[in-house]
Amino acid sequence: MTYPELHRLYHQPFFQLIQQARAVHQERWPENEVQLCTLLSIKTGGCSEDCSYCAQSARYNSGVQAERLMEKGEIMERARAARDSGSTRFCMGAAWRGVRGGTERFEKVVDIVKDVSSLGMEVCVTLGALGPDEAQRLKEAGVTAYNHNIDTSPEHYTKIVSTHTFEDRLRTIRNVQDAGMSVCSGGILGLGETIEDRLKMLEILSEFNPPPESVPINSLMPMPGTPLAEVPQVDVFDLVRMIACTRIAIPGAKVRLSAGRTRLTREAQALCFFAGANSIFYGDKLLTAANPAIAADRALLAELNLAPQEPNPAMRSPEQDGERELSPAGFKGAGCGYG
Ligand code: SAM
Ligand code: DTB
Ligand code: SF4
Repeated sequence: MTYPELHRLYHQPFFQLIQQARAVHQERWPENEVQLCTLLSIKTGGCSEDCSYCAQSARYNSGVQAERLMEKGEIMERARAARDSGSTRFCMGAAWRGVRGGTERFEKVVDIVKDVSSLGMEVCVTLGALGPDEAQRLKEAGVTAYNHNIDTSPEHYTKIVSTHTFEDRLRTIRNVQDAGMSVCSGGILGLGETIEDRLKMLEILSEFNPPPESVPINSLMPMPGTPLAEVPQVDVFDLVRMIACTRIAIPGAKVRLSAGRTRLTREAQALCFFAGANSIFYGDKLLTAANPAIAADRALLAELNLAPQEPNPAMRSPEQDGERELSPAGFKGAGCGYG
């Protein structure tokens, strides 16, 4: 969807917008289903990058200690527990700028993925920048989706991160697409950006070809010691509008109500689900930040008559079979002018 289209969509009367999003959701997705995903930080802290929202950057005194890559046995235990608690996706995150084939850490991650992928869940990893060969190796090892967020508009990105560029992010996403993995890419609201920045981000995400399989909408978790520690909380109606626009602009994507749920009321979360969110991170910790307790989430889903999604390791959206053509270019046309 183009920016002018998104602008018109977003600025409609609130109820008109969420009704429209609800209609798209009902047409494309089982309306009472939510995917539960478990996150695990397999390598925490000590990151070389300066992303100003992130507690894992080595540049800020956030109190997060740098740790070593977790052992495979412990990761497998956590993955089995995630599956047993109803998660159908296991997402492993590492605080790295990127990974290179042949390094000890990359080979270890490939080995971990091989084992985790035998458990029947979707396997997602987020390891920073990837080249084409690394993407191919991860795909062969059993990764179903790669998370790499564009986070905000290209213009605002330069104010948030200086150690890599928005174009670097797009290059990795293209490598992931070319290797045949699904792309999980979204952003963070509350980085001091404007509504226009958010819609520019959504314009770019909606023009990926193929469209992203999942779009996480994070609200900033302000982390002490980071430059964005004092930024005010995102307005809940702005969050709901973004979710509704994402549902309409990328109808076949799972829209993941991601970081920030600890600061949302149950009613606000219900509105997000109504407007098209159909996935959450499940478990009392994100990577380093807090997430609602499992018992609270179970109770909320039950109150709202929402059922956890059944396992679907092939990650097909209901209408998807045979519909999406993988373009070798990765993005529509000439990379939608960004890639
Ligand atoms: N290092 C890899 C990368 O940057 O892609 C993977 C891990 S990184 C922590 C994954 C994503 O978490 C970021 O792209 C960002 O969208 C999100 N994130 C990090 N810190 C956050 C925060 N304080 N609040 C909300 N989202 C955050
Ligand atoms: C995503 O978009 N959000 C998740 C997942 N992908 C990797 C991470 C949220 C991190 C929140 C901050 C923290 O836990 O440190
Ligand atoms: Fe490192 Fe990723 Fe955090 Fe940026 S967001 S500092 S790349 S872990």
